[in-house]
Amino acid sequence: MNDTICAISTAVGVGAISIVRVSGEDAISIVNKIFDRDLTKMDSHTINYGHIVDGNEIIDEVMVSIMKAPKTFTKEDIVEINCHGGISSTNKVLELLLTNGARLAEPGEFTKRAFLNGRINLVEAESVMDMIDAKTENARKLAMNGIEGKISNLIHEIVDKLYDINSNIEVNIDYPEYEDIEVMTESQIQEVSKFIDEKLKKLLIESENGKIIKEGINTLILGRPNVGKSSILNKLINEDKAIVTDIAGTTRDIVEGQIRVGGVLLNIIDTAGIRETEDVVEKIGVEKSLNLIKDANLIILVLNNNEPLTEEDKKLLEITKDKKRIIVVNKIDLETKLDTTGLDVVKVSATKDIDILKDKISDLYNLEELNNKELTYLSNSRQISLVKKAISINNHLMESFNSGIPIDILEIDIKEICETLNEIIGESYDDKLIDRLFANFCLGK
Ligand SMILES: Nc1nc2c(ncn2[C@@H]2O[C@H](COP(=O)(O)OP(=O)(O)OP(=O)(O)O)[C@@H](O)[C@H]2O)c(=O)[nH]1
Ligand SMILES: [Mg+2]
Repeated sequence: MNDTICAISTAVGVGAISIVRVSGEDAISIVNKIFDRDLTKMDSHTINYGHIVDGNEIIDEVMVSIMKAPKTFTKEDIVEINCHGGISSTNKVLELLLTNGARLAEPGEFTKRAFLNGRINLVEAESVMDMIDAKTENARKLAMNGIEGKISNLIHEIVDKLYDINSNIEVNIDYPEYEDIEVMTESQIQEVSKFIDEKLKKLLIESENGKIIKEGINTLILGRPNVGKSSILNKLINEDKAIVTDIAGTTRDIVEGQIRVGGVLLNIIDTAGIRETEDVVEKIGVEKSLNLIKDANLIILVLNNNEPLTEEDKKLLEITKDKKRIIVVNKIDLETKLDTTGLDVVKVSATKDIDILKDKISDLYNLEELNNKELTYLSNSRQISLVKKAISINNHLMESFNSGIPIDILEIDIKEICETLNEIIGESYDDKLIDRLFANFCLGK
């Protein structure tokens, strides 16, 4: 497996420098073939000036970093060539590496090697990807906590406790006459099981917030034509992005914008006003709007203060009643003809100022608190589903314990919880899953 791989690690395009990374047993000897100084004589963890050459031709003036195994990202020899940024020079350097014995890395292969060589665990590897994807300060902090191993530490703590119990159970099986150990083991099981239940459930609840921090809140602005949806979008993002007119049916396709509220990204979608229509284009728009409801995290349902509630408004209130939503009553600068009795609403005028809507979103998600919190969340559905599985086996363990099942039988559940938790950090893994996971990384990482 350990052939030598290479890839361009910086974004492809024009920039001050580009980095071509090489990792593997032959990294130094391969680069040495195309460098005009003798790299084999250079110390580890040094950066060296020189030229990349192709025979007699000088290709680029570069700085070459040498990092010898094992203290490197992949735990293999790594050489990084800092060349002049630019598509042509960087590609030429890559091409020379390939013709001199390196293989083009697959996406995420450097990080995969870091994982397979035991430099980082799976949660840390996934956090590396999260760090690259992080669009907000909070998302960065979250990823950094993952890289630093906060979740892994919790998992190790739980697994250690479970191993302890299992070794006591083994003692009980081998030496049934030591009854005091059995009593001790029973109280240990109760205590650890409770600990697992509390910690993992907390992790799960907080992971919802983690998802918000990482991916943002997908927000859909919905309502009848002409109630002011596009005006609200424009005001929120502070830009005239969607066309606003007094003609009902102005917005036909979806219009998207992004803002940050309390450090969290809001992906906002303005939609075509919902109404029965014979216009073919508008009809498609209306269908699109309705389809978007199920994927939205938050619905902003807009009503018009200047008109009584219509059948269409009622229909929209009904369709969205189980979703997280904010009902906005717009156009409060005009005469009130809308009866909002029984509805929890935010009243605004999109032609003036709608900060109150931003405050409402912030309150709804507790964004203020989220910002000041210590973030130790699970970052993806793979991790979340394994934690759920561990919780459910733990429930089974508690039930079995309470119904007086002998402790040597409980050992089966305990072992299964350990295996499930170990899978999260990749202590046990399946090759196909690992391949799929790293394939989502970018090239050169
Ligand atoms: N007086 C007043 N007029 C508003 C307010 N908000 C929007 N309008 C006006 O209402 C009209 C419709 O606004 P839009 O934002 O285009 O409404 P929409 O809901 O996106 O409409 P469609 O795209 O047709 O579904 C425009 O003439 C806006 O200027 C408000 O708060 N007060
Ligand atoms: Mg519109």
